[in-house]
Amino acid sequence: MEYANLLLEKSGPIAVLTFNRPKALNALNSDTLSELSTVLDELGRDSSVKVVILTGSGEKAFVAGADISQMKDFNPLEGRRFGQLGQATFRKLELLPQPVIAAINGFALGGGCELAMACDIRLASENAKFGQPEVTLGLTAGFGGTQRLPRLVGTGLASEMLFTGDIIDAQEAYRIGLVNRVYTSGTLMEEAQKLAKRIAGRAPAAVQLSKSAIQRGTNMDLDSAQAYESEVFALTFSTQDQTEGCTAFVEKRKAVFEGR
Ligand code: DAK
Repeated sequence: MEYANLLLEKSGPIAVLTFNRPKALNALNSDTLSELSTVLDELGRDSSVKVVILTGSGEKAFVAGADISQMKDFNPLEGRRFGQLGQATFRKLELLPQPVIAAINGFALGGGCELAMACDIRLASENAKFGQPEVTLGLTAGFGGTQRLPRLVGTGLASEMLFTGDIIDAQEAYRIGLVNRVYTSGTLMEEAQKLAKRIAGRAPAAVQLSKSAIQRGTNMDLDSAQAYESEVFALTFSTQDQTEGCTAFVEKRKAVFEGR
């Protein structure tokens, strides 16, 4: 399927989804969010895709936020609808069966930072910039930023970012744990692909169940989360890949996973 604001390229087990409104620094308008929701349904159904990489088109931005030119004239009901569309779509992304790597190649502001935080792993280029500048526009963060940022970096640092709207660079984002790694601009995508390939080479069910345990479990109390982890663990014993993985170890050979 063709999308107006997104590019989807599948190559073997890896899908690269590029936000493609470079003239507006890939800002998220409601059409882009709706397309994202549709493409996530498509990816979730596609068992050939094992890992998804998200990135932004152009040299400057991952995603520079929600589209301010669209938001400026919203009435409260339109604002609520837009916020709910963004929240529901980012939650769908977070719960996509396959792991998602954000390759953050420039500005990740407001909704763009929130988008990156809904991904499982964040890799940044050294020119990437992060922030939740909503308060400078008279807004609050509306796509989960007040919830995901404190969970990732702690309440104190998240409060500072959300109250000041200050922008931080990639090294600071790395220091506070907002991104896993920082690469030069020229190597970011190559490194994201390498990581995606490594993950795609593991037993798919085990990877997807690990993601589910992380995403669902971190929002539960510890006892419920551990109970969920046990069920997820038990489920791996229904897969041929579990038999292959453990047998290969005992036989001192490399496991060959078939995704069954
Ligand atoms: N929206 C729309 N257009 C944008 C944009 C954005 N977020 N960011 C950049 N652009 C556009 C610019 O208007 C410009 O368009 P033209 O003038 O060329 O037509 C083009 O992209 C290039 O931008 P600049 O010329 O400004 O480029 P610079 O390199 O000089 O500056 C910048 C780059 C990223 C520092 C600057 O563009 C900037 O400050 N952009 C805005 C960043 C921002 O504030 N982002 C957060 C947006 S607020 C909620 C739901 C959602 C939200 C909140 C609440 N509820 C329902 C409760 C979400 C809020 C946000 O994400």
